[in-house]
Amino acid sequence: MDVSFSRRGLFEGALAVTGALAVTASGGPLERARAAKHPGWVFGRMTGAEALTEALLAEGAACVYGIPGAQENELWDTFKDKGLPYLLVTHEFSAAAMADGYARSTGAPGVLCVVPGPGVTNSLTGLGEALLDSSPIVAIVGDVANGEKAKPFQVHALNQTELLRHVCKAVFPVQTVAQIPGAVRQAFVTARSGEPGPVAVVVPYNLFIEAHDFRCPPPAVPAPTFDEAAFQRALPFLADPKARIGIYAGAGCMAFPDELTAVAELLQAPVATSVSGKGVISECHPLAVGWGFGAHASEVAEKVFAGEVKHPLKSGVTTLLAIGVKFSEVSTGYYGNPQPKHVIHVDANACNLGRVLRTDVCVHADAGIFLGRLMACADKVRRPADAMLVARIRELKSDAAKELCAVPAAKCGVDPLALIASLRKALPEDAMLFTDVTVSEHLAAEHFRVTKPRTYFNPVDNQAMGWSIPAAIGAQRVHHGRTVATLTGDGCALMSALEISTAARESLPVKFFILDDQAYHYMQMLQKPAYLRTTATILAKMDYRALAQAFGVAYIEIVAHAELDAKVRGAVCHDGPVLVRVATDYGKRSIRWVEAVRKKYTQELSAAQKARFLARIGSRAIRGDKESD
Ligand SMILES: Cc1ncc(C[n+]2csc(CCOP(=O)(O)OP(=O)(O)O)c2C)c(N)n1
Ligand SMILES: [Mg+2]
Repeated sequence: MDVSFSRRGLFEGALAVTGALAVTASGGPLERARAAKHPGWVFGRMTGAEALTEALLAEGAACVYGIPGAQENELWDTFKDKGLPYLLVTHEFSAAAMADGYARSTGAPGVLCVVPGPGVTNSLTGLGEALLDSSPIVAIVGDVANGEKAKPFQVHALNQTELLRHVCKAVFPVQTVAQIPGAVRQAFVTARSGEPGPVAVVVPYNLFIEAHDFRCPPPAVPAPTFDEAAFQRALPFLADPKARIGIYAGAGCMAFPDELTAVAELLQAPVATSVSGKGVISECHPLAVGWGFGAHASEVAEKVFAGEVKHPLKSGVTTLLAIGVKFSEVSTGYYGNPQPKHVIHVDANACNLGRVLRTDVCVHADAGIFLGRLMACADKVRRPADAMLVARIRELKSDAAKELCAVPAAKCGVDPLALIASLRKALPEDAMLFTDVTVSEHLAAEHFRVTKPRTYFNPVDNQAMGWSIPAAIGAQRVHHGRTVATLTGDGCALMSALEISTAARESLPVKFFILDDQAYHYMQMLQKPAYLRTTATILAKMDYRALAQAFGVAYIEIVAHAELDAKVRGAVCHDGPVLVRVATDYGKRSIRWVEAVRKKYTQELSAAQKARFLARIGSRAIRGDKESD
């Protein structure tokens, strides 16, 4: 993580809070009258808990995820009093993942509220996921008492602010009751602006019951970033008629699917996406080529971007236009996206620009503004329809679709790709699928076709196992009537499955698909070729039916291909929460991401390192010493 990123956020946030306070301190009858006319203000005499709740309501928070504690009971009671919806969770990791699921599915910051000490430390993994995946979250932390109320050795007296600083874009430690609403509102602005991310507000609990005359206006929203000079430098690359342009789009484009599609059509450019960017263009669009553009991801994208000597199209992409995207390790298959001749990189966070690929022009800009400006220059960059390109993409997509149908013989269960194909058939196009850190996440990113923004979600860059179950519940809580499903491994499920009790308690009809192979297959795929054996990868044989019964959710078991489609459909159509155990046989199913990463990683080993690996494998092969786990 780039530390300068969070420090800058912290600094800007602190300034903005001070600004809000300046207004708070100078209120008079005139301002009171003005505030009455502006319902967006937090205004009047009330307690810190009330002001905090008013600030959350003013920012449009639709749900607070979390667990109350002695420090926050006053606050939770006020949530109820003021009609702010909340959801009690079983663990604060879930609270952060749920706020993340809310954020990714709505585009607005998700809110969690946790106790200091263990509540904070439990939430760190989920906040870290949101930070690395650019997801806006506001974490409200009730801290131990401060000022006159501070005593030595208070319960939960960890340094919350320091802990949070490492997984947040900014942290606002509040010192006085007057600062509360300004800090909360600024947290929303900071979480949303530039590259989104999590922001924490830390409030000593004694301030919740202090009363104050609040006069807190809506915060100023910074103008979106746009580097016009860099845009002008980028234009000639895009206007060059000899250039073959390819677009690589990420989550930064999620709010602008129509603009991105229009720009792709204008430039006649194939569009590949990062994993988090799936959905920024319909993958059914004639120019969409799927995830990535290297050997690790969509084969369609790889061929179209690299060019094919044997095809009349021949030339691949010469000029890459990367928009609202980082070239992060997982999404690029260990930095396996090839280097095009020219690269233009556009992103709202200057710290992300030009860090991985050699880049001709870095444009510090919000994706939406950049796309709009490009459309305004349409006459300079427009290209004639490229029928040959479109035909080739169609052909390659049809080849890929055939692979989806070619199910290898599974000995004792279901092939994971067959499950992914079946899910695609059964889930409505606007359903939301939350995938987890199973090795199947790479199969899903490659093959699960997405046609709408904010319908496909993965914990990409922190790879926090167990994320999908709570994230899906968090999204379902605010998307009534939408189908929400998880695709999770059994190892991931073991980390957060108790959260299914929350879905049961609240009748949130999430469909929990669990790939049960009683193993960390992901680790086995990485370990076996390198060590000729596996270590610490075998999981418990679980009675999932009994687990579902204990939660009080419906149960479906899929153990053979013959029943796959019907049972997946049955689960999707069930009107309540349902746990679906899919007995999974990975067999010899190869995964492009794993193969490509292994190859790239091996290539980068030194000669001595390679020799040591090979010698160890050789001696184990000769000894027949292959004991696993
Ligand atoms: C919290 C956490 N711990 C450990 C890991 C390392 N890890 C990544 S995938 C994985 C195994 C996943 O197993 P499972 O959920 O059963 O999926 P499978 O590959 O078997 O389908 C592990 C241990 C991680 N990413 N996150
Ligand atoms: Mg497994």
